Amino acid sequence: NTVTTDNHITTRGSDWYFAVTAIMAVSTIAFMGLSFTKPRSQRLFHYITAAITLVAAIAYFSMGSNLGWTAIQVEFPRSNPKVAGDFRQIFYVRYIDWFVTTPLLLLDLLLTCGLPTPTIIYTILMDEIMIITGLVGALVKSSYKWGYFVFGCVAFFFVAYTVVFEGRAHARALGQDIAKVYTVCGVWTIFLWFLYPIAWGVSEGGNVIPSDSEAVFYGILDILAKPVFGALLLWGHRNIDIARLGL
Ligand code: RET
Repeated sequence: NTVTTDNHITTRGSDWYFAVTAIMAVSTIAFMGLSFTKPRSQRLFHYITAAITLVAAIAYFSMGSNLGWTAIQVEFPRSNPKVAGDFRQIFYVRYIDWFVTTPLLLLDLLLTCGLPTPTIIYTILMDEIMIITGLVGALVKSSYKWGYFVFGCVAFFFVAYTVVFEGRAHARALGQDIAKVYTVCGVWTIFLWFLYPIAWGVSEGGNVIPSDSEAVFYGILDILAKPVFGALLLWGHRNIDIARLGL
C-alpha cells in the first residue's frame, strides 16, 4: 500500500495546513476576547463562532501533522497523468470537522433571521446528510462514489433553499438592520458553500488535482467560510439585542 509522492501532501502542504491552524487558533482567541465586550446574555453568537474556529484549528493541526487520513485506491486519471498514482490520501478528519462546524455555521445564520426551530432542525439534518454522503463517497473507490455525491448535492439544495428563501423572508420581517447582516452573511455562505462540491469533485471525487492543491483549495475556502464569515457575522450583530431574535 504505497502512496505515491504526487498523491501525498509534501512539507509545503503540511506547512500550509499549520498556517491555517494558526489562523483558526488566533480567530478563536479573538472571538472569545470580543465576547467580553458584551454582557453574558448577549454572547451566544460569540460562543458558537469561537467553537467553529476551535474545531477547525484542531482538524488543521491533525492534517498538518499528517494525521487523520487514509489511503484510497484511485483509477488512473487520464486527464492529468501527473497525478497518476495507485492511492490517494483522503483526509477524513475534514469531515469530522465539517460534521460539527457546518451545523454551527447554520445556527449562526438561521438564528440571526429568527427561523422557527423545526425549520432549523430539518435544515441541519439535511446538512448532516450532505457531509456524511460526502465522507462515504470520498472513502468509496469505485464510481459509486458519485452516487453519494448526488445524494449530497440534493441535501445541499434543501440547505441552500432555506438560507436563500425562507431565511431572507424571516430576516426582512425582523427589521432592516437584521436583514442587512443576514443578507451579507447568507450571500457569503451560499457563494462559498457552492465551491466545496467543486473542490470535492476534483480532489476526493475525480482525483484531478494533487493533495497539496486540495489543501490550498479547501484551506482558502475554510478561512473564508469560518473566520471571515464569523467576523462579518459578529460585526453585524454588534448593535443587535438577541432578544429581538427570540433568544
Ligand atoms: C460535499 C460532497 C457531497 C456534495 C456536497 C458537498 C458539500 C460540502 C459543503 C461543505 C461546507 C463546508 C464548510 C466548512 C467549514 O468552513 C460534502 C463536499 C454538496 C458545502 C463551510
